[in-house]
Amino acid sequence: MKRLLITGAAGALGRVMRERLAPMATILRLSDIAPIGAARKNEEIVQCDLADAKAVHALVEDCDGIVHLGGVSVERKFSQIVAGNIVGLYNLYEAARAHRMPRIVFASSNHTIGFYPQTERLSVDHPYRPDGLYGVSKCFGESLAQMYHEKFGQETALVRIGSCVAEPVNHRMLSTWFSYDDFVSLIEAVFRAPKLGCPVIWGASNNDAGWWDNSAAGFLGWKPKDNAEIFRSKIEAACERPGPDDSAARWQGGLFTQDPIFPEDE
Ligand code: NAI
Ligand code: 15L
Repeated sequence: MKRLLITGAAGALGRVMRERLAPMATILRLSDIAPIGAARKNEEIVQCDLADAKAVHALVEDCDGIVHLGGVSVERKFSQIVAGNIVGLYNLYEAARAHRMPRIVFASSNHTIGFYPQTERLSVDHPYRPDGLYGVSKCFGESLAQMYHEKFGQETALVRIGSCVAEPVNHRMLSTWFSYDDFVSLIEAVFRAPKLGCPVIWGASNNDAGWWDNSAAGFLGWKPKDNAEIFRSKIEAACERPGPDDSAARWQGGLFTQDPIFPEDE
């Protein structure tokens, strides 16, 4: 494609995708509220707040695809979550609607279903069980995208990412790990698909200990290749296995289930 927008480009995944998605487009437009650094060849940098509707409209103009990683990525005060993940998402979808509805990859999260026990295997049809305000904001994002699909035909891949990090570092991540390679190949498959719709896709590698059934995403022809199992002995040597009543071992959302509601005045 000609121009691919990556939001959240200054963040952990944004920095990885800046490198890894460059071959997918003639121009990468990189955006974040935080500084991103200087533009390299074939890049455009736009620093803006997703909560600024006018700026987001200008950001989306002339883009042929969007990988939306921007926003609050952990439990925070409600007002911060509202700005980045609620107002920001509405602004993004309104801007997309005004500018030819480029296909969107939305970085949703396993925290939409974090209060399911780790003993349960989930399909994409299981109801939400968010584990905090952050998880609730991702449920909002998925619902917003589904409404824009039904009403206007906007296509979005709702990627419920598990733990997208270089390698799994604790027992829970043996189930939730999503390798960078597998995320990149999923994004490629999403933009290659003749028809996408608005599917929920589990953003997880082919982990032996996985909890999520991705058969509904089979139409994409995408097969994750990595498996967290190869890190098991390293993790077992490095960390103590949490006890069965510990949230890290009990709930799919792990320790996020224990986060408080952060007060606005702190
Ligand atoms: P991150 O926190 O490192 O990056 C998010 C970026 O969004 C930051 O650079 C931040 O400055 C930017 N941002 C925050 N509020 C903003 C606003 N109002 N306007 C513009 N930019 C704003 O998070 P990470 O790990 O890179 O995750 C990227 C996305 O993937 C996030 O949406 C996160 O919720 C989602 N995700 C990530 C997972 C992971 O394992 N890394 C797991 C599940 C979901
Ligand atoms: C998320 O949604 C977070 O953005 C990320 O920082 C990780 O903590 C991940 O989930 C996880 O559950 O491991």
